[in-house]
Amino acid sequence: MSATRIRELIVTPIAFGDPPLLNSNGVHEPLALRIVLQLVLEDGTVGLGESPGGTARLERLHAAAKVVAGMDVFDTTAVSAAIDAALLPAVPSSHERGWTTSAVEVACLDAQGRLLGRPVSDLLGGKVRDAVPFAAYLFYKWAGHPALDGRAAIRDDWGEALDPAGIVEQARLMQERHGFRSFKLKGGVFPPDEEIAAMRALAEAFPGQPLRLDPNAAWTVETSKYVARELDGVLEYLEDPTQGIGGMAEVAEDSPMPLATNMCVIAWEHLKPAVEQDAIQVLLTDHHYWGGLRRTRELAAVCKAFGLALSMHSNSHLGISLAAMTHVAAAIPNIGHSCDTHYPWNSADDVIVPGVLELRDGEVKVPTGPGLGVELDHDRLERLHRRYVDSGMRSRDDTGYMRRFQPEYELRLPRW
Ligand code: GKR
Ligand code: MG
Repeated sequence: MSATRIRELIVTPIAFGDPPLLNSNGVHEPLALRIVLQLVLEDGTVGLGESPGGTARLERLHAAAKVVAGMDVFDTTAVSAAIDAALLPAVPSSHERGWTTSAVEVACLDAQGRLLGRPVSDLLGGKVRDAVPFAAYLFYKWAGHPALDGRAAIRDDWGEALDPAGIVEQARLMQERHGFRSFKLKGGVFPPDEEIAAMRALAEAFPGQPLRLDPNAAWTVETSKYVARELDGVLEYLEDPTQGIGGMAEVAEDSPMPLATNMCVIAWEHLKPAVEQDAIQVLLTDHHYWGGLRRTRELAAVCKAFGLALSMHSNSHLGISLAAMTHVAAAIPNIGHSCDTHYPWNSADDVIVPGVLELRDGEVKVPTGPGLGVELDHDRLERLHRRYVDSGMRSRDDTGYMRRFQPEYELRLPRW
């Protein structure tokens, strides 16, 4: 028996609290779904991973669990290839398969680090910074989740933000609580002029601090060009104003600021056309779907070769993901912008033992313990799993949830 052989992959779906954050698809539900992985080696070492939730991703991780048992934890290339093969042909999209291989690769790297007594950043070539800067991720939001079907209203301590003053107040709270020095607003919620006004209000309240706006493709090419002109000198970059590589390329033609994406370049095969058409100038990496932490480093090298700047995308997540994001960002020399994170919105429900990951002064110190450097809180995991089971929620549905309160609400992209 080899100590480094994978004995089993334990896959645990969980649900945790999420505030009513608005976006171009609707509004976040009271619960968000994630999946926690525990990769157990023959010698009892356990590596952790975290993936977005939902039935499809859960089924794929269960399929991965079957093929990785018996493989060597240091053989991450073979592990990813085996998972890929197991998902084909049912999952033809390399982007979709990437979510599964990534989560398992992170768990392998965590286990490797624990075996070697070295942090994951060392396994990625060593850190080039001791702390990783993150941006405050601002959202238009309701004061709380309204009462629904006998469920009481759920308030939070962020308050309502539905206009420029509300967004500036939220940014101040974010800065007060976490010391952020750059700000991103999730747009695509209100007519573009209102969002332009919010960005101008932020620029006035936080002079000289980097700002960005991301409407998740809610605008036409024409509207995107108009917003870009209006916000010349205000934004460091404009994220996904419109849909598709072709649309982004048209906007980029006369945009005064760089365009960024986590929507139209999300798989290796998208890089060539995006570069050929000069559609984007900043790529938002996300190890959760680019195939893992090592693949993200490779992606960074490709971006460098083609003169693309790098930043990092986030979805609602917990501490295992934040640790992985921090290690990989620490090991990539050419991450030139603060990374996105939803963590302040969800950290109260984290599954890891508190103390290692803190968002302070707008950054997270790179954990120095073995592996990812974080420990699982097993009681918490059990409670959040119970919540998942009891909730009956099995996929994210921002549009459906919005319709519970505004039945006439329609998902329309582009909307303006
Ligand atoms: O949490 O509503 C949200 C975001 O819109 C998220 O779903 C996006 O994936 O944060 C993301 C983004 O930058 O597009
Ligand atoms: Mg985005």
